[in-house]
Order: sequence, then C-alpha cells, then structure tokens
Amino acid sequence: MENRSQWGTRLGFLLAAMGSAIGLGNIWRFPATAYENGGGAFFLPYLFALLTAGIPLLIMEYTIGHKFRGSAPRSYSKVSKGMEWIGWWQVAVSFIISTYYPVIIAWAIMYSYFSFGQSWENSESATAFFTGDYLNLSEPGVFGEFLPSVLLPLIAVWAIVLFVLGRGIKKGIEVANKIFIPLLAVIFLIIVVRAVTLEGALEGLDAFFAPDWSSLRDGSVWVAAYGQIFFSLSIAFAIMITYASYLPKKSDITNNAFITGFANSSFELLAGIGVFAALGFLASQNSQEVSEVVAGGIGLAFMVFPEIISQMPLSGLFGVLFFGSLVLAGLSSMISISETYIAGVQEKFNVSRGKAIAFGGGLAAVISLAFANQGGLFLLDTVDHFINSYGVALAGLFEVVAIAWFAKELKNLQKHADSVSDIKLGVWWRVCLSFITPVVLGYMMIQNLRAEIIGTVNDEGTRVFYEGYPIDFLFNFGWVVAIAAMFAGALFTLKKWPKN
Ligand code: MET
Repeated sequence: MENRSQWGTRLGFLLAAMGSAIGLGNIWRFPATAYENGGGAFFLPYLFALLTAGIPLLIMEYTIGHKFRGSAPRSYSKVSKGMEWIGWWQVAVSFIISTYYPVIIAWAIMYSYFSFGQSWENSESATAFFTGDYLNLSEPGVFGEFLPSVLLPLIAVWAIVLFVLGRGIKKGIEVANKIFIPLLAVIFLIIVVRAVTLEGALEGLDAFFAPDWSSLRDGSVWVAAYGQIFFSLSIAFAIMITYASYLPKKSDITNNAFITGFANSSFELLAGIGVFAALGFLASQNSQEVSEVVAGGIGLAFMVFPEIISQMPLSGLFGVLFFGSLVLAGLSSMISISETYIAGVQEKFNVSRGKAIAFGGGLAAVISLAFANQGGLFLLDTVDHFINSYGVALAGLFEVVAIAWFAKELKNLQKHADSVSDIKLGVWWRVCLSFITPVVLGYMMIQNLRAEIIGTVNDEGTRVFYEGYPIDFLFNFGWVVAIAAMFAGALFTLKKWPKN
C-alpha cells in the first residue's frame, strides 16, 4: 500500500510498542509467577527466555512487519501463501482477547472510584465486596443480570479505545501512548517508592527475592518463564507485526527490539518490587507470613490490594494511583490488540479505517457486553485460560515453525533486519528461532494439554478440570472458543486480497 500510515517519531513507535508490552501481565502476573517459580532463582530462566525467545521473536516480528508493510495476515501471506491462515488465527485470538480485556479495565476504573471511600470496608472482606457487592457473582455458566457498574465503565473504555483508534496511527495511537506511558511510569514510581518505605516491606522483598535454586531443575519453572515472556512482550498476538508495519522504511529494528524487551522487563521487575513490598506490609499489619497473602491476577488486584489500600496512610490516594496504573497499562495494551484486526479488516476488505473500526471494534464492543453480568468473571477466566494456552502459545508455535522450517525465511529476514539495524544479527538468532523456541513451545503445549485433559482429583475423590468449573461450561466457552479462533482464521483466508 502506497499511503500506509506511519509513526511520527521513533520514540512514538517505541512508546506504543512498550505500551502494548507493559500491561496487566507485568503488574499482576509477573510478581506471583516469579515468586511461585523459584523467587530470586527465577530470574535465571526468565533472562534466558528473554534472550533466547523473547527478543529474537520480537526482532522477527518487527522485521516481518517492517519488510512486508502489512497487517499480520497480509505480511505472512507475502512470506508464503499458506501462512496467511496463521495471521488470521492470531488476529482472531486478539479479537477474542479484546472482548474481555476491557472488562478488567472497567473494573479498575470503578475501583479507582471505590478507593476514595474504600467502599469495600462496609463488607465482610475485600473479597466479599468484589465477588458479592460488586460483581454479585452467580455460578459458572449462569449469567444472571447485567451489572450497570460494569457496563457503564466498559462503555467508557470502548469510547476511549475507539476514539484513539479513530484518530489513526500518528495522531491517535502515538499521541495516546506518549501521554499514557510516561504518566504510567511516574505513577508507578510513586507507588513503588511508597511501597518500599512501608513497614514490613523488607520481609516482602525477602520473600520475593529469596532464591530457591532447586527450582531450576523443574521443567515447569522454565515453561513458566517462557510463558511469562511471551505474554508480557505481546508476541504471537499479531500486534508487533502490525505496529512494525507502520515504521518508516529507514528504521532500526534490532535496537528497537532490545529497547522494548528491556523496558518491559524493567517494568516487570519494578512491579515485582512494588507488589511484594506492599504484600510484606499487609502481612506485617495482620501478623501473617508473606506466603499467606501472596496472590496473582484478578485476586491480587481486586481482593488483596484493596486490603492493603485500606491499611495504608493516605489510602484513597494510593488506591487511585494503583488502579489508575492498571487502567493506563491496560488501555495501551487494549489499543494495540484492537489495532490488529482493524488493520487486517481494512486491508482484506479494502474498506476505510473508519469502517474497519466500526465493524471490528463495534462487534468486539457488543460481544464484550457478555462479560458485564453476574457470571462474567467465570466466563472471562475460562476464555482467558483457553485462548492464552491454545490460541496465543499454539499460534506462536505454528508461527515460528512455519517461518523457520517451512518457508525457510529466517536468512532473508536477517538480511532485511541487518540492512537497517546497527546491531547485526548472528547465527545465534536463527538457532534460537529454529531450535530453542520451537522445542520449548512444543514442550509447553504438551504439558498444558496433559494438565488440561487429565485434570486433578479433588478432596471428594472426583476428577475436576480447570478451576473445577463444570465440564460443559469449559467445553462451550473454553475449547469451542479456542478452536473457533482457528476456524475463523481459515474462513478469512478464503477471501482474496484486493488488488492494490
Ligand atoms: N503484553 C500484555 C500484558 O502484559 C498482554 C498482551 S496485549 C493484551 O498484559
């Protein structure tokens, strides 16, 4: 395409890529994952995963986007016709994620508001407030009534996201990230400085950094490191290819990938320090061990953090900063994930950006309403689990095997990256992508599938599957959704590209 939109500045691209990478995964996923997988010792597999898979894949995705200057399906189709399907599959996965990711941002918006008066204090506990007063949780598979206090902020999130996307790459996404990311960095620094100066912070940090070297012999710890790196760097979501396709012709690729990777990991480390300092404080206030208060994900943000906030000096302000940082980190990732299908639809159907946003974004927004009810949390948890394991990670495996082994494209890509980058790629880059990444991802897939299918036996001696949710619920909203993304991908490849 001749008139392809472009980033205005290199910094603009970098901030947008960092904005995508730095998301909820950094704030609530990394700290607990590191703690559970060897604490201080986890940094070794983590760094190894970053250098052998994270950054090499990021370089590969940046190069593909930059060289072929198209959305993920368009760019892959130029590598080889057969690869287009993987691109649409990744786009479909991103589309699905974009239907529930904004729901979490909507909760965070409400919690910024709740923080002022610590609304949860009138409830038995912060957990009871979240699952009872706020979400009025039903059973898995029972959706009950719509919740206005989720619906309204959700509409606000979509309004912001669609507005930013509507303004285009330079005036929309770039400007938004130029505001969001520096602001996020400042807010987060304030949070971390405050957290580490709290009573008990040191015990929290001790628990986080204490190395369990024996964990390094455990394969699952290495799988966790790779899983964290993939999710956190927004790899295999079609995102980085799309973002790199808007880079001007003369742009350094390899350097940009290193900067994005290290910035993302630095933020992750900072989040680990902040979160564990705060957990140490909570433990000391309640005369508990740090291990008793550790949580990750939704539990950490909406059940444990409110407790921490309540017990802190200037709690309202701290609450607004914490949930505000979730909103900012979430919005910049949400924008990137939505851009994947806006770009894809625009190119495939030869429609204006406005129309692609109206159809793609509009449809995702309507579907996202399905999470704004009493059963929304269970639905979100299930779709997220399956789409990450059998969408992102599996499509990532297909992507790297197709590029390295079927299309045998790595040497060409290396030539392209080297022609524009200061740092030249060596044979290490091809070895990482041809051998290390496929082997680890393949092993990860087998482990995940085994755990999924075998399940666990609960106290009553019954075999249960993911989170103990009913089997038909897991089937309909887990397996079917993950497999539907694959088929949707195939369906989109049937249509021919417009000639231009
Ligand atoms: N990198 C993002 C995160 O860490 C996830 C992909 S974009 C929705 O949250």
